[in-house]
This record gives sequence, structure tokens and C-alpha cells, in this order.
Amino acid sequence: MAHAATGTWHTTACILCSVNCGIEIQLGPDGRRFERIRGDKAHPASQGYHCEKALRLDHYQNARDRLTHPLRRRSDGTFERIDWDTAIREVAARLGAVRGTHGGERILYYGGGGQGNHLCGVYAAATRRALGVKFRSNALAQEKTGWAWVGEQTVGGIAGGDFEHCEVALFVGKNPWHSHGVPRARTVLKTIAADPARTLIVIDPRRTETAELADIHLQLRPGTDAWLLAALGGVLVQEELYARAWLAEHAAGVDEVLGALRAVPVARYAAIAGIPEDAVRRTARTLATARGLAVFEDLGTQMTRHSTLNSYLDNLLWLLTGNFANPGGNNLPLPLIPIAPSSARGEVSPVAKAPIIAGLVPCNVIAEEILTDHPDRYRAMIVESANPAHSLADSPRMREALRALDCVVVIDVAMTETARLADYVLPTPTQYEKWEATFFNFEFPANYFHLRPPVLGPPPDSDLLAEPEIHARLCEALGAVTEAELAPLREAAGQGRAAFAAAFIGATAANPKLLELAPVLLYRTLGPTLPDGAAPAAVLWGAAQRLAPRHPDAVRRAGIDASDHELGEALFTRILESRSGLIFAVDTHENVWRRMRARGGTVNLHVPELLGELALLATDGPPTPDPTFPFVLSAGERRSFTANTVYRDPAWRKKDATGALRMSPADAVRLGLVNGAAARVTTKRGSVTVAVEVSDTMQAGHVSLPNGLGLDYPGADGTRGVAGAAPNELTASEDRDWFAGTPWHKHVPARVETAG
Ligand SMILES: Nc1nc2c(c(=O)[nH]1)N[C@H]1C(S)=C(S)[C@@H](COP(=O)(O)OP(=O)(O)OC[C@H]3O[C@@H](n4cnc5c(=O)[nH]c(N)nc54)[C@H](O)[C@@H]3O)O[C@H]1N2
Ligand SMILES: Nc1nc2c(c(=O)[nH]1)N[C@H]1C(S)=C(S)[C@@H](COP(=O)(O)OP(=O)(O)OC[C@H]3O[C@@H](n4cnc5c(=O)[nH]c(N)nc54)[C@H](O)[C@@H]3O)O[C@H]1N2
Ligand code: SF4
Ligand SMILES: [Mo]
Repeated sequence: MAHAATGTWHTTACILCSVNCGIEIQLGPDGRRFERIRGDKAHPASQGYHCEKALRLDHYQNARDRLTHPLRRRSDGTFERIDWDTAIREVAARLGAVRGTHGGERILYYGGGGQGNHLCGVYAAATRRALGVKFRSNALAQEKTGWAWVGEQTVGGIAGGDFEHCEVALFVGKNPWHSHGVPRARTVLKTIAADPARTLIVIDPRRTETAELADIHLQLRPGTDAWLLAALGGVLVQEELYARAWLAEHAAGVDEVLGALRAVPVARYAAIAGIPEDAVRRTARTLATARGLAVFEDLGTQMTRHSTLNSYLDNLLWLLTGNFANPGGNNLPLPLIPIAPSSARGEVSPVAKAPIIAGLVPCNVIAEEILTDHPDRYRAMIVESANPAHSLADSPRMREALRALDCVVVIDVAMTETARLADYVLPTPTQYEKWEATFFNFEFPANYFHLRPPVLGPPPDSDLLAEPEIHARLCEALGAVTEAELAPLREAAGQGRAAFAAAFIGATAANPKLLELAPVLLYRTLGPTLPDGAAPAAVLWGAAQRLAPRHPDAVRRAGIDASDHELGEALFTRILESRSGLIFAVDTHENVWRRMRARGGTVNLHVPELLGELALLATDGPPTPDPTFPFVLSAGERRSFTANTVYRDPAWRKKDATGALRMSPADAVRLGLVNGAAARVTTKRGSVTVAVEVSDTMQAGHVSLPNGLGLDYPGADGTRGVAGAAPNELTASEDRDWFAGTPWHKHVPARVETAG
């Protein structure tokens, strides 16, 4: 019989995907179990919406492999509990020694937040400065860097589609029915699908749940996006469908692109993609006449061959049709804190000399930058809120790389595959036991932010520190932040925010080095004065003070009113008070153009690096399948019961408990496989055994495995087990985009056989 819940609804958010729907949670009588969960109607973006995954969050909160104490590896590989003073002192000493001997640039920082927690990444910036860390990376460098670079080249940032107002919605390699990425995705998709005046277009080799709803589904052959997208662009140009007047007014580099697309052999490229030519032509005409074309491309096209070129061709579809900075088109949001400060392609990584985009080393070169005798190899790693031993290509090699390092420090809530290989494991409260927020604020014109207070305290017998406190203590132990610097700021904070602002500006102007440590300074000085123990929110004070003077009109349109001088303060106060999240900016299309003027006023179509690659498509057909590996495996599909590795407990899955291999009926018959049968999947890197799900949503020759499976988790009796296959046992780090280094996880040549 269910126990009565405590009655109080705690306002928070779901942490399983980037849209972070507002939810409310009732605790069980023990004050710890998530007894009831419902959507929060007061949340301005989700408005009560949530999907089935949020209802299972107790499997995250009360997981059996939660970390409860700081741990240190013993020489025999087992772990022992240590106290925090020892942990901080030794981690600072070990990493400090690496810096002393080899330099801070030999320490790699990986992670900085998952789908629900980005405060750690902001505070970690201070620790990186304290250690002189130069190189960092995270999952964005295996999906979004190529796309972000293209956005930077063309419109000076990453543009998001306005799916609420668009007439035509285009999803390329994206299945928002399951993966979301758009607030209230299922409602929005159903609304577009039901409206005869609007068109939903999906480009995906599988007949996904989103494709089922679509007016047009271009079910291309896996890995042929570049040809199909080039053909669509080719039709726009060759049939003179592009927005000639708009381009003349707003764009530079048009002629080069028109020339390149005029040369595209549409019929041949359509045939390579396996799409009838007239379907390509009709689709291009639909894009051209749309009053508002919103585009969302995701992993299906970003994690396959031609990744960065695909992003460029996607951008060209909305740029050539004039769908930038317009209602229902694609717009540049105003973030509270940018996830990546700039998406420029800056320096190169130290060993592989791979381009660093958005400040991130491509994930796929990390192992090779460790497993070498190159003098500039990484010697140590800090991993925070990420599980690279599971989520990066070629897990066996990544495990070997982690073992080869002088020191690995993992900051996590759970005993992950990566934590098991660490020298020190620093445990933190869950995202429901501390203040948290994300900076996935990509909406336009209204943009949202949600600072979440803790729902409950840490488990009674645990010894945990939240990330801001860990980073503050590390900075102090490293001598980067001293009491002499903190004392005057603390005193000013005691006199109120105006006095604090003056003191903070004065101190950082006098000593610019302090600016780099600002998160920890704010946390230690302003933090303790914030109400309800909201010290971790201190860093948002800085963010609000930066945003408000730059975009006062956008902040005022969000209903936050104060004099220019006090607008940042008013915004910060509103952030602190808005338990269900808030709209912090309401932007306008004119304002986007105003920002564009700051960089010359025009969008840029010409990206020479990628036009060169486009030309190569003419001679470079899709690879002929290797007879040893005749299938294309999509390694890591989002499904109803996947949520990266946030849920480690396999019991959270009501269906598809072990993550089946999806395959077409034709292939299943040919291989003698039936639903539930065991199949062996082999690639050049490895082999796994999985159950088969015969599905007519798959085309022949294409198989898919879900993401997030294959985690090591203790059963009720403590014996560890693994449910399903970890996709990166099968992937290879050298299979990556030449330009951004993004992996081809959706395009892994594989062999499938019956397995007993
Ligand atoms: N349920 C659930 N939702 C999630 C997550 C989760 O783990 N579970 N994770 C979140 C994260 S971190 C991310 S990045 C997003 C990712 O969200 P999505 O990118 O939507 O997720 P995927 O299912 O990995 O890939 C999308 C589609 O790519 C298609 N695809 C495969 N090969 C190709 C190809 O060659 N070309 C094209 N055009 N398409 C292809 C697949 O059939 C699939 O439908 O989801 C987020 N949301
Ligand atoms: N083959 C293949 N590989 C893939 C993908 C694929 O499609 N195919 N998808 C890729 C993509 S798009 C992504 S985003 C990555 C995701 O992979 P990762 O970036 O490694 O991250 P997550 O799986 O989201 O795991 C987040 C970690 O944060 C921990 N955590 C949860 N809450 C907290 C907290 O409050 N504090 C701290 N410090 N830790 C916490 C969790 O226990 C978990 O270890 O996987 C990538 N890997
Ligand atoms: S998984 Fe994503 S869409 Fe589903 S409830 Fe959580 S945040 Fe919302
Ligand atoms: Mo992701």
C-alpha cells in the first residue's frame, strides 16, 4: 500500500534533458522518497508539461550506487573513505604537483554539467584558473562544436528555431518526440501536424515517432545527409526559389554559395540519398514558400559523416530562404550565461593538433592525447558531472587512458564507470539536494531561467559537499584565494548589495586576476548574505549585472523594472525569488539585427572550408559497405527509456529493459532473428550481445542501439550487474569529422549475427 506523502509540493525541475520542465515533487513519509511528481503549471516554459521520464526521478535521487563519502584509491585498486580535509588537501597537492612538474596545461578538465546542473561548470572555472588549466572538453565537443562553429561563421552565434510560430518545421536527424530539445515538444509537434496550414518535415533514416506525425518524411539512407541537403539547396538555387531581395539586403558571400549550389546534380544526389527527386524538389519548394521556417538539427546529422558540412548545409537552407531574425524563423537567443563564450576555432589541442572550437578539445582525441609518450600529453584529469569512460568513443581505450594518468579526480553523485578509475572521488549532493540551474536558455523571443532551491537535504549518514564549496576549498588550498582578498568583500557584502557592488568593482579593477576567480569570490563573500542558503546562486549576481546594462529593453520587456542603475540588481532579486522559473528577457527581431550590426550588419553565407568539402561530394560517393560489416549501426538512439546516464538503476525502465537492437523485418528474416532473440553485434572495435526488436520503422541495412545502456549497477543484494550494451564498446575514436572532430556514432559499420 502506498504511504501518504507529506503533502507539501516542492517546486523544482526535471534534470533529464535540456528543456528542464518545471515539476513539483511530494516526498514520502521518510522525507526522502519521491512519492509523487507532477508538472509545474507555473513554470513559464513548460506550463505543466512533462514526459514520462520525469515521473521516475526517484531512481536518480535514491539510487543504490550513490556516493556518500569522499574516496581515495588504495594501491590494490579498492577505495577507502577519507574526510574532506584530507581529500581537498591531497587533491590540491597531487594536481599542484602535476602543475609544478609538467605545467597546468597538462591537466585536462572534462565535463562541467549534465542536462540539469550547470552551476558546477561555472565554479570550476575558478579551480581551472587556480591550477593554470588550459585545456578542457565535454560532451558538446562530440556533438555541437561543428554546428556552433558554422553558426559563428554565418550569423555570429547559435540560432534556435521558433517552433511556436513557424509555418514549416524541419527536423534533421532529430527526434523531438523522445529527445525534446523544444519546450513542450509533443504538444508543439501535434499542433503543427494537426494544422493544415503548417508543414512538419523530418529527415531521418528511421520512421521515428516524429516522422510518423510528419507531413513530409525524407527517409534517407543513413549517412547521406550531405547529398540530400546539398540537393535541397541545389533546388532552391536552380529553381530560383531563394530569397533574392532578402539576401541582397542582409547577406554577404552569396555569390560563392549560389555558384556552388548551382553546380549540384540534384537528381544524382537525391538518388545517393535514396529519395525520389520529385520529393526533394517538392520539399525545397515548401521550404522556400514558408512564412517562417524553423530548423532543428541534432545528433542524427551531427554524429554522422560530413558532420560540420551537414550543419553548414542546414544553415544555408534557412539563410537562403531568408529565415533568420524573423517570426517563426531562426533567432539568436540572449543567454544569461553563454554555455560557450565564443564558438571560434581557436588554438589546437596539444598532441593531436586538433582544432579547438568553443574552447573545447574534441572528445575523440582525448585518449590519443594521453596514450602517447609525447611530452605535451595530459598527465591528470578532473572529471565533473560526466562519465567519459562510458560516453566517449571507444570505451576500452578511454579506460586505458584514464588508467595511464598520474591523477584522476572525479566529482559526481554516483559510482560511475569513470569514478571507478579515479584516484579521488569527490561526492556531491544530488541536484535535488542543493541549489542548481542550467544555462540551456535558448528560447526566443521570451527566454527563461530557473534557479532551483533544494527539495531535501543530503542523506543523514553522508558527508557531501556541493560543487561550489568543493571549488572554493580547492582554490583556497591552492592559495589562489586568500583571506586578505576575501575580507574586504565580505565586509562590504555585510553592508548591502550596493556597497558590495562598489567593493567588487574596485577590487577587480585593482587586481584583474581576481576576475578570473570571481565565482569563488562571489560565493565566499556575497554568497553567505543571500536568503535561504542560496550562496551557490552568488555567481548569478555577476551574470545579472552583466546582462542588464547590455540588454535593458529585453529585461524590462520581461516585466523587470528598475532604473538603469538598479536593473541588474532587480533581475538578480527576481531570479532568487522565482521558484518556478522566470522569463528574464523578451527580445525582438530588430534587436537581433542591432546585434548583427555590431559585427558588420550582415549574415555571411560563404564558408570556404566547407564549400571545398561540398565540392568533394561530386566525386566522393557514400562508402561502399565493407562485406565484413554490412550494416550501419546507429550507436546511441534516444528512446522513451533512455536518459543519458543520469538514471543508473535499470529498474527505471518499464519497457525495453535491456535496450534492444532495432532492425528491419527484412534483415531479421534474412538473419533468422525474431523479437527478443539474442544477436551479436560486432564492429572493428568490439562486440556485444543484445536482444533484437524487429521494427518496421527501420530500413534494411540500418540497425540501432539506445544510448545510456550498459551501466554497471548493484542489485538489491549488492551483486553488480550490467543491463544492455554500452554503445561505445563498439565505436572508434578515429571515425570523426575532419573539421570539428565530432564522432560518427550514428554511422558505425557493423556485423549482426545470431547469438545462440
Ligand atoms: N529520451 C531521451 N531524451 C534525450 C536524451 C536521452 O538520453 N533520452 N538525451 C539528450 C541529449 S544529451 C541529446 S544531445 C539529445 C539528442 O537528441 P536526438 O538527436 O534527437 O537523438 P538521437 O535519437 O540520438 O538521434 C536522432 C535521430 O537521428 C537519426 N539518424 C541516425 N542516422 C542518421 C543519419 O544518417 N541522418 C539523419 N538525418 N538522421 C539519422 C536517428 O534515427 C534518430 O531518430 O537528446 C536529449 N534528450
Ligand atoms: N555512442 C554514443 N555515445 C554518446 C552519445 C551517442 O548518441 N552515442 N551521445 C553523446 C551525448 S549527446 C552526450 S550529451 C553524452 C552524455 O554523456 P556525459 O556527458 O558523460 O554525461 P551524462 O551521461 O549526462 O552523465 C552525467 C553525469 O553526471 C552525474 N551527475 C548527476 N547529477 C550530478 C550532480 O549534481 N553533480 C555532479 N557532479 N554529477 C552529477 C551522473 O551521475 C553522471 O555520471 O554522451 C555522448 N555519448
Ligand atoms: S525528460 Fe525532458 S521533456 Fe521529459 S520531463 Fe524531463 S525535462 Fe521535460
Ligand atoms: Mo547531448
